[in-house]
Amino acid sequence: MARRQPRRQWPSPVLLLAAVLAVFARTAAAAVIEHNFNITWVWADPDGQRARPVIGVNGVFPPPALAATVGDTVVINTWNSLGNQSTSLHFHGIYMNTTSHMDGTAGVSQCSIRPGESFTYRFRVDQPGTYWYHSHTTSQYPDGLRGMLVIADTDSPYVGQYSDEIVLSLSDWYHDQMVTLLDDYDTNGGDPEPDSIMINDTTNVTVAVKPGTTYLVRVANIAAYVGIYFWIEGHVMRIVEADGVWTQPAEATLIYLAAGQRHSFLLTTRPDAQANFAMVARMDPELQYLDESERAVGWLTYDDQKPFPDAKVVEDFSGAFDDMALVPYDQQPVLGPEVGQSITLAIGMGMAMDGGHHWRFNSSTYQTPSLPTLFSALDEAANVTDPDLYGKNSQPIVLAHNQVTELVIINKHPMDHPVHLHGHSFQILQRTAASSRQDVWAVVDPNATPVRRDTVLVRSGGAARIRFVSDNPGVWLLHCHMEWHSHSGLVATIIEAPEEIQRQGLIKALPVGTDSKRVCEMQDVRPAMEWHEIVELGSGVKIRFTRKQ
Ligand SMILES: *[C@@H]1O[C@H](CO)[C@@H](O)[C@H](O)[C@H]1NC(C)=O
Ligand SMILES: *[C@@H]1O[C@H](CO)[C@@H](O)[C@H](O)[C@H]1NC(C)=O
Ligand SMILES: *[C@@H]1O[C@H](CO)[C@@H](O)[C@H](O)[C@H]1NC(C)=O
Ligand SMILES: *[C@@H]1O[C@H](CO)[C@@H](O)[C@H](O)[C@H]1NC(C)=O
Ligand SMILES: *[C@@H]1O[C@H](CO)[C@@H](O)[C@H](O)[C@H]1NC(C)=O
Ligand SMILES: *[C@@H]1O[C@H](CO)[C@@H](O)[C@H](O)[C@H]1NC(C)=O
Ligand SMILES: *[C@@H]1O[C@H](CO)[C@@H](O)[C@H](O)[C@H]1NC(C)=O
Ligand SMILES: [Cu+2]
Repeated sequence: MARRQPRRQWPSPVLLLAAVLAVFARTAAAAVIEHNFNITWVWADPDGQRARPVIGVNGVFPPPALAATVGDTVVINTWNSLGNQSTSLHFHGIYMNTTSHMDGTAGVSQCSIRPGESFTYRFRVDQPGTYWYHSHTTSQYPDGLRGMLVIADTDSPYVGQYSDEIVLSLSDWYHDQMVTLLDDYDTNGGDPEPDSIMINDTTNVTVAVKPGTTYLVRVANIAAYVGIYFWIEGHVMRIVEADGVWTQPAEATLIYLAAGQRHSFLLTTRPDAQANFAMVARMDPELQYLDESERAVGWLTYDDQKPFPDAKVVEDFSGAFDDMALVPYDQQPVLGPEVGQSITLAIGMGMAMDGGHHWRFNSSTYQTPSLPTLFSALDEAANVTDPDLYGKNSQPIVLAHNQVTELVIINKHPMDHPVHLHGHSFQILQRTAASSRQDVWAVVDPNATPVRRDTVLVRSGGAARIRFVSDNPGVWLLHCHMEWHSHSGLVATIIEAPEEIQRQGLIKALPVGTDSKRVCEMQDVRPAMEWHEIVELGSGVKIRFTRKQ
């Protein structure tokens, strides 16, 4: 006992120096990844069937893939040159810890960026893995404004086990623009059917590989709507990541990604270059759409002089890998056992008097507030823990800070819904199996090491039980990632630790608050509030709001 004390008071100079050097090394290695995004309409014909105006970046479709390394700061200087639509950029799966105002959700974390306006996104990425970014203004991203975001991990458990990476997006594609499709949807109600499925924004991608080589393949479903089965003929996938969380390796020959989900897997190629192999992205047959648009075929190309065989037709998807079987690499145990706060939400749908469909969690159909919810949470004069402050139409759910939070999502509707939470990944403790229609379970196994991800497929007639710690103060959407459903109201707002958001006064380290202010002022969004800036030397601009008298 006595010997330890001096050590506590006077840490060894060697240890101190080592600590300082370690911090310095981390800081020195972290880079600023800066891009200029000039968002415009461009013409493109990705599926080779019909050219149409799509949304591109810097005159090009598809928008660029972004790459960064854990610890980097990403800066996207965004100009809206669309002329006729507002926009914003959301970085799907990024926690935005202390930068909730960079989450890119129009009406939630910022006002949308009007035509002719600009906005700089600036945030740190402290999480490895496969992500994507997309517009989060109205239901705009299926018109093209979506791309990959890959965050490299120098501490990856799989470093040294593969020689190269392959990045592939999976998506659906519509020949009509979203404004047209949404108009039709609002009038007729049925989910519009995609015209094509694409791998990497085309219907005939070829991926050159070397024999006897192991690759890390990253796949993301960046679709507007459909769940997608993916497989590579003659090859086994060893899954190692779910939505940015490294997992222990799990072998699969057929995987499923709901809209918004990602996986990476190790792929060891065949020992020789005798043939090329088809890879297939197949629309979830549950959606029962027409055959010709149901799949995209690409090829693992060992030898481009050899034939590109057509893919075999697969009808049975019962052997698809179940993501509930994945074990996170860190084997994080079940959060709890005590739950600090628990929320139950039921997915429902009603037909309005106008004949249109209105999706809802419980009884409330989400409508985007004119003042972003985050800014309401910054109102110094109001009781920010009171859900009434945020308006019933935003389906506000206020969470206390640093609690084990359980969310049960019940799906009585006869269709699977991919539910995505911003600002977190969560443990999926229980989820009703595909074929079963029950929504009650056994007791949670306290020794389980549940899969963690940020988008969960809640099965039809079933439910999912998820948990996370409310350790990320901010305003985060919880929503169905099928655009038709989120457009028509299947959205809730999680207001996490609002008093802590106030204490942070938006992030101190990032002097960018002025953009948040400017894009709102452009559209005269400042209803009950006065903008009120506090400038602090050395820590940039903080924004506070005071209520108008
Ligand atoms: C964006 O692109 C448009 C069309 O090419 C061009 O007119 C405009 O000047 C560009 N804006 C910026 C900020 O580069
Ligand atoms: C794919 O290849 C076929 C055959 O070469 C071609 O007709 C089609 O236009 C291509 N699709 C795209 C999107 O390039
Ligand atoms: C916006 O402009 C694009 C490109 O000119 C056009 O194709 C599209 O129909 C317009 N959309 C709206 C809603 O006006
Ligand atoms: C697929 O698209 C990504 C960008 O999203 C790109 O980095 C990658 O090289 C493409 N892969 C192939 C095989 O074309
Ligand atoms: C949603 O409805 C369920 C009953 O169906 C209820 O238990 C739950 O508390 C409601 N959730 C909220 C956030 O009001
Ligand atoms: C704020 O609102 C919450 C929820 O309505 C309530 O429990 C709390 O007492 C209120 N606090 C103050 C200071 O009014
Ligand atoms: C956010 O940052 C806090 C403080 O560093 C940390 O405790 C928490 O785990 C972080 N949350 C997320 C979701 O990254
Ligand atoms: Cu849905």
